[in-house]
Amino acid sequence: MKRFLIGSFALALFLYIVALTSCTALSRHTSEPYDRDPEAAGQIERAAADWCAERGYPGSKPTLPFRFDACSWWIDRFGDADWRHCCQEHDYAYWCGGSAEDRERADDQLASCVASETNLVYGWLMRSGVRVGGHPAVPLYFRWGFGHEYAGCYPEAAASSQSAP
Ligand SMILES: [Ca+2]
Repeated sequence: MKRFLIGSFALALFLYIVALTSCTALSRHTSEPYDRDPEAAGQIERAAADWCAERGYPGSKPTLPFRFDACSWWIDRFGDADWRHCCQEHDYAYWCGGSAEDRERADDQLASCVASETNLVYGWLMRSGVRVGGHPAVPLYFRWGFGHEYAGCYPEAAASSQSAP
């Protein structure tokens, strides 16, 4: 009975957090120093915009501002290992959006980057997490294409459903 109550509470808390963050964008940076330094915040926002522009806006030009939370719902350093910069590059790609292939490439690069800072298993673990939690259908603020209003799918799927009779 006690285990059931604890499990129910954990599930309710998880659903509450999901409901709270679903389909919304972060209103501000939640990672230091961007959360308290407007100049640094402007720099990382410009870096994200440049990253996306250099790739020709694969998911069209983002309409929502870039907000950085480091490795979403995950730790970004442990001991001497620090893989926050991997999540920063990955966040640029996720904010920008694009095709399923673009996302797979971004997730592969995240795994490779994290593995270079930690080990192959940890890189694989993070890749597995973002493959599930970052799908564009997942209504969370860090989903694929979070620089765009929630569509629930990749841009090519949205375009083909709009052109269907
Ligand atoms: Ca993030």
